[in-house]
Amino acid sequence: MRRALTAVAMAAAFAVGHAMVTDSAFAETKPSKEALEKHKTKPGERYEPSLDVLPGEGSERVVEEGVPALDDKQFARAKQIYFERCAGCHGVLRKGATGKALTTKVTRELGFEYLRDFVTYGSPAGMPNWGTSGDMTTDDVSLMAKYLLHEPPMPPEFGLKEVKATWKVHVPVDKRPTKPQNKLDIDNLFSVTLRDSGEVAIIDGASKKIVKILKTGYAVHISRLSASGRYLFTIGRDAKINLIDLWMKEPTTVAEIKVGMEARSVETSKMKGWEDKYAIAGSYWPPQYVIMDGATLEPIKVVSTRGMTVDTQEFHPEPRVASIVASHYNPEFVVNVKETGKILMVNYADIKNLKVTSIDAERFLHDGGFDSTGRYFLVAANARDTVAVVDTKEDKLVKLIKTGVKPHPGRGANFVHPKHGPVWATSHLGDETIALIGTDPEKHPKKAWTVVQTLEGQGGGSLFIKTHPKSKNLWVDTPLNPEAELASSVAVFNIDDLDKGYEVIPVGEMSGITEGVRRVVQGEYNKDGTEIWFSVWNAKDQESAIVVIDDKTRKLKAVIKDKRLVTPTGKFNVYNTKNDVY
Ligand code: DHE
Repeated sequence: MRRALTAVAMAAAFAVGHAMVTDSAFAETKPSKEALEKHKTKPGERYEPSLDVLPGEGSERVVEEGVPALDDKQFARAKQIYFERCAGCHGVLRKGATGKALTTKVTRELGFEYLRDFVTYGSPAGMPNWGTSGDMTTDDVSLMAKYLLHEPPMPPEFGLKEVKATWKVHVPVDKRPTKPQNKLDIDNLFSVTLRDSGEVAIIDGASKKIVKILKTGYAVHISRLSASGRYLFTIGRDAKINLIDLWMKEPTTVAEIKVGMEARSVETSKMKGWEDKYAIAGSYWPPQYVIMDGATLEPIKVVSTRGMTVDTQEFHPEPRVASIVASHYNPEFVVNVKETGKILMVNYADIKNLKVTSIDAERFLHDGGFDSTGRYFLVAANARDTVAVVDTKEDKLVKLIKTGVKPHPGRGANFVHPKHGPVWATSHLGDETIALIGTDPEKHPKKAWTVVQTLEGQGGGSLFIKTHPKSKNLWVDTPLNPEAELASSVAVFNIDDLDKGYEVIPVGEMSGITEGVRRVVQGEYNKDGTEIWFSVWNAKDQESAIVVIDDKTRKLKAVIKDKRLVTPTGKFNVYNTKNDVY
């Protein structure tokens, strides 16, 4: 027993500093229940990038003597597991990100047995307990321990030549209509990600009917609208962008391109005078962003994000591009670089002589949104429990604010607090709190950029929070909470009486679906702010649905079910998305 506990304790030490040496006589007996409990993965720790497209992209393997031999099949399997489950934290090149570096210098010093037990038990510092949770078999754990003793394979780069080779214009601009050719209420369409089928569903907001299902990249992450609302952009995890023209007889992909191998963000120019002119997409691999023509997707410029971190000012070889938004105050894109912690204000007025203002914020930037005026952008540095605020008019960092454990706002929620004036809210992956941050430096200077109130929600594992300027409701989901009941319901607060606490709305149950975990994810309002739509997200081979709730009564209004609605997750209402209403 003593040795087993040592194994767990060593794993913890490894997670905080790699200070230990290898114990060759490692755990033959099982650690105590209590120790195992401490090592169990928390909801936030499962929510890390999974680079599941990369294993298929021919990366170079270095074969060396003196490390445990792996045949091609074993190596390919280990590589796949590594990119899907480990690279999100430890980096594609194993130089470390939120997790520790796993270069061969480190792993060979620790040795096979140490690595095997670390992967098995995880650590209280955040490493998942892959073995004891049953997520990996004993054979796979051993395979991974061996794989880590090999040099990491290097995935290829993807420069302008490669990007351009994937570019296709299906309908040239001069063959496109000059006014809408359909009777759709375009402003109230919803673009819905069908995650596991590689499609989006375009759904009419009033009739709730599917207008069209379009083939897209793999597991579209987000949809964004051009400033005019005519063009819908989707980005797959495989970095494929579809440019969908909503003015055609029926929504149609008019151009497509692949900007890298793994990506999560796309945006279009919104500054007055530059509407619909440019598009931008950021990738996780290679670490770069690409500026394109807004009507054709022709790639214009590829810019690397590799560089120094804001804190220790060390070189980071693979800083991923997380969220991107378009400034309303300058002809700029706001590009959030995860591992370096820099917010790049990329000015598109003169792309040949590109001006980039680099704002030092905080490492591990992820998702965020504007305040109600559209001037300030608030973005979560989730692994640092911080929200960074930038002023997009002055291009300056305003403040770094500690909120709770792993803030995850989506785009956040703006409303007027009865006591503190305008606030922006975020929920958290790592705890049950909801932080309300004052956003009005003019009329409420003492409250601005501080947490003015912390609410208690249902639990951790929250991803998205939502309200609407016409609503009195603040909705908070908890899809990653380990308790099925919490994962399949949402909490709703009355904005005028926040101290009263929340009401639980059992959205999963309301869907009528009886199988699966029924994760309820990402509320999205219709154009008028009278209904909120939630996805009931089940596994690919199970039934899923979209549940529409009447915002005033909080009662069920409709359930959208269709065989074609495979794993619906994100939903993007045209009007609200193009106007940054949230
Ligand atoms: Fe997301 C937004 C990254 C997992 C659904 N997600 C974002 C953004 C980033 C991101 C960078 C912000 C884009 C922007 O604003 O420009 N997401 C990641 C990951 O790295 C992560 C943790 C793991 C991964 O490998 O992708 C991840 N995300 C998920 C999911 O598992 C979700 C719940 C389901 C899915 O479809 O994959 C999911 N992410 C979403 C949604 C948004 C999003 C719905 C947009 C929310 C909004 O309202 O703006």
